[in-house]
Amino acid sequence: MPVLHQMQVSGNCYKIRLAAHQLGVELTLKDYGLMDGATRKPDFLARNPNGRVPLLELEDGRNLAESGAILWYLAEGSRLLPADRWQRAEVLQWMFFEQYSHEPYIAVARFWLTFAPKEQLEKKRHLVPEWHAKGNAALAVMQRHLTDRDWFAGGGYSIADIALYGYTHCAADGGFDLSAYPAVATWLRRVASEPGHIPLEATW
Ligand SMILES: N[C@@H](CCC(=O)N[C@@H](CS)C(=O)NCC(=O)O)C(=O)O
Repeated sequence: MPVLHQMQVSGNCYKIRLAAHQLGVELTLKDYGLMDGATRKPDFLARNPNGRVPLLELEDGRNLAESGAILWYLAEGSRLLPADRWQRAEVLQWMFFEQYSHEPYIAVARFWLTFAPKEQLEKKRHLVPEWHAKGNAALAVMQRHLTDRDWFAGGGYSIADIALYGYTHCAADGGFDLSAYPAVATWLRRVASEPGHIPLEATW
């Protein structure tokens, strides 16, 4: 069975658990501490030189890092990834948006404001307004897109929705107020109603 090297509270790792659960893919979970630097030790760096989870270890020993790449690998040939060329490109459009314009602000604000030790947060406090401004800009883009659509990519619920759900559904942990984005809030409920949905807290 593939092993997901992960941190339970990480939205990036939750994306993988959620997609795997909805696809009926069984995974063994191997947990790492959020603050103990275990992913920066030589044995982990041999699997992922970037020293981060999620990391999917296949039964044949190959290792795949980056949540988007793992989602793509798991979803290939399934209902979570369209076959149509244009729709696949739309899926990638929103997955790249998530990694460049959304996660670096919304996930980072959540990490520092909710999980990091308070004395370390104080060293980052001056960055909070920028995280909030750029995170809110990403939420406004999502709001505009969802005003007349149910899903991010054409064709229906896909890994683009899972990628964006990972940190949007818990954005309040980073000090974001989703009541300003009603179409995003409706989409969050729509995603949570999909068959096989599991919450971030679920181990499986
Ligand atoms: N772009 C990566 C980001 C991965 C990432 O930032 N992982 C964090 C947990 S969410 C991590 O491993 N942090 C530990 C560290 O950086 O040492 C992805 O989408 O998978």
